[in-house]
Amino acid sequence: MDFLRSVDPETALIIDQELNRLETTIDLIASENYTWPAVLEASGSILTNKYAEGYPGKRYYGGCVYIDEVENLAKQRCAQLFNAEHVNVQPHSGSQANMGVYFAALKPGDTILGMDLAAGGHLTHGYPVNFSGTFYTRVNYGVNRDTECLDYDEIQKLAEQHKPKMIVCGASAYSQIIDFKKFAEIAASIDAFLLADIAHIAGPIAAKLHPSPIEHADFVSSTTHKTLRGPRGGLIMCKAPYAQQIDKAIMPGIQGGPLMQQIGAKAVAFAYALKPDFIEYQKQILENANTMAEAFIALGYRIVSGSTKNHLMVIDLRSQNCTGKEVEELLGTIGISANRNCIPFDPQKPFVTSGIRLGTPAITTRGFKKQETETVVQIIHEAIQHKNDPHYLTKLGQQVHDLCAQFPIYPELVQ
Ligand code: DSN
Repeated sequence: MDFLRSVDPETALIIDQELNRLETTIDLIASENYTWPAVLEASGSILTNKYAEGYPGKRYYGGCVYIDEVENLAKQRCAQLFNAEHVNVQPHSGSQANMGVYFAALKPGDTILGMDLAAGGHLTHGYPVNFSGTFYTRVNYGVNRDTECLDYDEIQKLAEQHKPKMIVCGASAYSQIIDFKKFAEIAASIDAFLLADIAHIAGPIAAKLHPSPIEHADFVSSTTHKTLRGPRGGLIMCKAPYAQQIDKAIMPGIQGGPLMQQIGAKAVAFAYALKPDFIEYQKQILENANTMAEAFIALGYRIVSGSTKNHLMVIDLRSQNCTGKEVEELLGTIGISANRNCIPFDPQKPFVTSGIRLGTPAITTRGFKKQETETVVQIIHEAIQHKNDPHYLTKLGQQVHDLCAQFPIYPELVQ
């Protein structure tokens, strides 16, 4: 940051302020994390300078010898991590990864059967105003009203009724195990492709703490920055026969020059994820999530679907007479980041919601374990109980600040 501070103090100050925000607040946004300093270094490296349209050994620009090496390294490490037959590490994001898969396998107008955003799915799984719901005919599945879990019989019925060309499984706000084998059987029964979007659960899958879709799905997409703790970005894995189709769909299909600094950073993150420590880290994420859910249940809260088996949960706030929007804003005032989230069959509008989604990847990265996780739940509960008492909220804000001070994230970056 020394160059930046002297050349552009204005931008440097904003980055310093953001670093200070990270250090002094608790991040419970389930899709966020703090990546390793070595990943930051690769992401901010001279790899950003290079145009490298194409793929290793087949580029449309000269001077790609080291670029080829770094992309191959990222691909090899990712393939080893997930046991994948083919990997494309060029998608700029999870949305681009999904767009690439659709572009490779579908024609405009084809039908996608994906999880409803309101039930825990994602914009790119067929939301009406997203490209996925605009270029393709969308049919959504949700969760069972009683169990709030995926209802595979219902998904089978929808598949038979609508004959989608592709079934999309994976979620952004679902706390139970996803049965990829079952999804593959449903897809096979109607001769549809299966895309597993593992953006949220890539970390537990890599650590073998959640079943993998690799042997079951035709295509697997992911981001690299959530539980996987890498740089911001996406990737696609597929069976070997689809390799060319996928590569062509990403470039020249939907993207131009790859972000080589991000690909370099992905290589670094995959190297971390291949170390035994990473398994311990993922176990701790899941343990913290379970601790959090049990602590909320003990305080009388309802967790959507009753429990968590992964890194996140959605809390139904109706018992507290609060909406998701209110609690998101309330937590913001005491230094806790979280996001409002629909509960299944939510009576509130999506901008308001009855739920809040909480995740443990970021707090686990900064070193929180059982005791700190229980303290966080107690702070959230007290904030809700004392939402109209500014003095009490100030006291809780101080408690958040003090807890964060004990668990620095980037001591090497703080001036
Ligand atoms: N926006 C991400 C999330 O918060 O889950 C998904 O892309």
